[in-house]
Amino acid sequence: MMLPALLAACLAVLSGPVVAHGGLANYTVGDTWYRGYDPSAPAEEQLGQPWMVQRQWASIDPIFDADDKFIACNNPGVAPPSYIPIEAGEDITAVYYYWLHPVGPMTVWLAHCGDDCATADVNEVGWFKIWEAGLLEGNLAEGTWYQKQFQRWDGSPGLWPVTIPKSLKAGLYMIRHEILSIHIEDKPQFYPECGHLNITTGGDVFPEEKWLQKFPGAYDKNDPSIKINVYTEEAMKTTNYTIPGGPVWTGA
Ligand SMILES: *[C@@H]1O[C@H](CO)[C@@H](O)[C@H](O)[C@H]1NC(C)=O
Ligand SMILES: *[C@@H]1O[C@H](CO)[C@@H](O)[C@H](O)[C@H]1NC(C)=O
Ligand SMILES: *[C@@H]1O[C@H](CO)[C@@H](O)[C@H](O)[C@H]1NC(C)=O
Ligand SMILES: [Cu+2]
Repeated sequence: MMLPALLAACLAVLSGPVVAHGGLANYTVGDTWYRGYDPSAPAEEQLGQPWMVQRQWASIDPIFDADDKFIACNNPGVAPPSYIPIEAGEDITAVYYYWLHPVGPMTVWLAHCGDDCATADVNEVGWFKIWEAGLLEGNLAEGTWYQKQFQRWDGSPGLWPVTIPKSLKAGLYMIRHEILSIHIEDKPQFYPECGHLNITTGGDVFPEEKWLQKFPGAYDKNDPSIKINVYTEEAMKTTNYTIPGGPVWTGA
């Protein structure tokens, strides 16, 4: 009875052929464009290529379980040989082919790799959140989520710019973009992808231990923001949403 249009959209997405779901295709920094991994293209044409800066990822399908170890980087697949060079304080923009889901938070995380991101374990590194956006206005079911604004039905790419905290110390880092879609009752969909950054010029700050989290580990699958039904009477009256994974480290 409620929200037939939205519901139809969800079903269309679920039963759609190749155009369901999605993922992070490419990155840009300033005018420079960096090609990401394409799970629908042959792996042997991409893995180990000198231009590759993104970790291999499994598929555009979601991960449903917050405790799945693939939640770190959508398959801890083959690491890329190269890094995106970027200065602290600069923006990195994630480019998606399209995005079809409207409900749930979007977050960006960094983890320091040590001497080499290729040998760092995506499930063991300490992730800290640098950016988040959730419900911008209105109620959980019908309100405006950042993800709803990111949604594209016209086939144009989705652009998601985020600033690297200016005070962060230079070094090799993984960057993790995650979209969490919660348009289906008690069935969260996590869409993470990871790339490698060489933060070439930075400040002298690094987050304290309390900010660092593991994936899996950062989320509790029973968190009311994760195990949620946004289409109840109650949710239609709720205008706040707590983004899971703790607060954002701003570098201040
Ligand atoms: C990402 O890069 C690939 C490879 O060059 C390109 O074919 C594709 O159109 C790009 N996609 C977006 C959304 O930028
Ligand atoms: C990272 O960037 C610095 C500064 O340009 C460079 O000296 C270093 O070789 C780069 N490291 C890697 C692994 O690309
Ligand atoms: C909204 O805020 C209330 C009171 O702080 C909290 O109990 C509830 O979990 C929040 N709802 C969501 C969906 O985050
Ligand atoms: Cu989907």
